[in-house]
Amino acid sequence: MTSLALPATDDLLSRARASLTRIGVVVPEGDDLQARTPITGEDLFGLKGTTDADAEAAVAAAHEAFLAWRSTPAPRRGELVRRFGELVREHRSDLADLITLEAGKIRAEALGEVQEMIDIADYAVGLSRQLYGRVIASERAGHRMAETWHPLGVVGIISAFNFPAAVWSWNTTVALVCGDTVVWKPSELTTLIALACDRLLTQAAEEVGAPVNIHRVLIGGRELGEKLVDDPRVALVSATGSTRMGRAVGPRVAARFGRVLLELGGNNAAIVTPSADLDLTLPAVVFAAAGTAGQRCTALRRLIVHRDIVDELLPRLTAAYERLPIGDPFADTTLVGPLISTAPLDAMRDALARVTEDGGKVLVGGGRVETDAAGAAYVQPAVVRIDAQSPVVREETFAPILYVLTYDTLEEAIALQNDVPQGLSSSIFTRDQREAEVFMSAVGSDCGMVNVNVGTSGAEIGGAFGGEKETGGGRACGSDAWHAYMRRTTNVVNYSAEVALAQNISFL
Ligand code: UN1
Repeated sequence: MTSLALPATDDLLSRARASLTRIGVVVPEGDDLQARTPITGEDLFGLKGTTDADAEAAVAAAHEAFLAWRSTPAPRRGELVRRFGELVREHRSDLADLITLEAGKIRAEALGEVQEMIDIADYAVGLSRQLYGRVIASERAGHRMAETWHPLGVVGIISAFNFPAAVWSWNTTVALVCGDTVVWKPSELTTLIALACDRLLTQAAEEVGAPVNIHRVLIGGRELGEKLVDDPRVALVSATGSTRMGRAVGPRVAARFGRVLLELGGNNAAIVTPSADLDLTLPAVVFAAAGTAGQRCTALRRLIVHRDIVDELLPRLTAAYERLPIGDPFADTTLVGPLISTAPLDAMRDALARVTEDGGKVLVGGGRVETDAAGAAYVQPAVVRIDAQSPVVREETFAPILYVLTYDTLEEAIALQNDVPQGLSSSIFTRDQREAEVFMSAVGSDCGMVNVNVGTSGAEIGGAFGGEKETGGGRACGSDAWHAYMRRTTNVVNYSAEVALAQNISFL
């Protein structure tokens, strides 16, 4: 087998520098950490990290900026986000390049991630004129009761490598129109894209006359995230990543009565029923399971197939997997780019070894694709037939493994779908409306996102994004998720000339 042709790291470095220059990023070069590309698994250049003192100053500056920003009218705050959205549109291609370079996403998905940034910016601009509360009927005559929503404070964002720009945008654009300011601790693996996002937002702030400290970015390791977790000036910590990370962050923020918004692991399943339209189901399943090389929190990890159709579905699924073009994510024909590093490759190997020990069978894929770059990790996405009771099925392995399980009754399929610790996204493929409705009902999927004839990944920003159980319970993006970024006051006004106590109490 010939080894996969990859671009030269020097060419990738030139490409990174060109994009950064066009965006206007002055890279803080140094030797605290390395910017790296998973395309060849090699370092691009050394970066200077944020020191403890700088992190402290960043939180102080963001807090100071909050004190002014909170009284800027919300529609004017929206003007900042509108300008930011325009800049993202202008630099769409360079942002996508940086996402491909640092996260290894194929070009189409990198452009999709930038589109998600634009969509949430548009949403947040509209939201800036809609931060409304309710008026509630008072039990007392001559009284009015209402809710008002106010800015919360500094929002600390901790984000992961796999959506290095979009997840930050969900939080930041909404937080800014809500009157909050932001300090961001991106993944160490995607610092260049973070510097680019920060630059565009700072440029927008300069242009519209907003305080530039409405946004600060911290470059470096976990200790900087811990700073946000422990600092009482950080009113909300919005953290995306593993359940393990969330388990550490949640209680620490709660101990100081701070707020958290957690978007943690998923172990998403799709049920394929006998009435499913397989021509629709197959591409949806392959994108959800093998797309982004399985590195989405919404990636499809379990396919729960009715026993009557499994023999028809599996050969079609494995044939589609065999044809998946794997390789350089900049190449137009590639559908599966690299894993972020060799660590998920090892995790995938371990999981597949456990599959075999448990009597499961790898039907297709699972092997490393040979390249000349030792540090790069390209794999063939795997489809595995396994018993639903195998413990490995209940764990999230952040790599492209799709476990195929079978079922006989819908109740059994729903029980299997729910029988994992995580609860992010779920799907059913069916043309039977009863089945679809049951799946979406209170006795159906226990996930935050429940889809019919749509894969588990690729959610639109207009809905609330997030999930239950070990996924952490947080909701970001659209719908009423903005409430998490504001504090609510209940206001009661007595416009009568009488004192009236609630609950009919007489006193004096
Ligand atoms: C993530 O993987 O952390 O629904 C976010 C999706 C994307 C976002 C994924 N819109 O797949």
